[in-house]
Amino acid sequence: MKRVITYGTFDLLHYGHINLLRRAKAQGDYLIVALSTDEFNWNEKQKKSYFTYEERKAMLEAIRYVDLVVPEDNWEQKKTDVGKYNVDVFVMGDDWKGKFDFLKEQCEVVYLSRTPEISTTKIKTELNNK
Ligand code: C2G
Repeated sequence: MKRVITYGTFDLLHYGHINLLRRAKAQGDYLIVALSTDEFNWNEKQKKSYFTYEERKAMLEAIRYVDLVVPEDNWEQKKTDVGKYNVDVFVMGDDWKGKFDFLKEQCEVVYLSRTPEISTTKIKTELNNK
């Protein structure tokens, strides 16, 4: 079984995220999503997610491509996660291209194209301007 992992906040969940998750799953047979906790988002990304970790986790678990959701609560856990979850492929959107190449010693590293026309910022801006 080929095991894939990807990381993110996934808030407000939209079809750009789904496009990523679908293609990430297609890299193997089992997809793990390491979901940024509320504390990690605030302390490390200065992002306050609209939905809580538990709400975002429940939504991701409802997606057919996702097999397991685990917490992401620090930047350094990727190296240990690859071993802990027996990961074969690490996947991220290409806005992160090159940033995680250090994982190539442990697993395949794949950067997938983002869905350019959609973003949480765009959704919030357009809703505010309605
Ligand atoms: N994404 C995408 N297309 C979009 C928006 C997002 O393909 N229009 C992808 C991103 O490239 C990322 C994933 O969806 O691979 C999750 O996006 P975010 O929740 O914005 O993730 P981010 O805040 O970048 O957190 O340790 C890594 C971080 O946790 C990544």
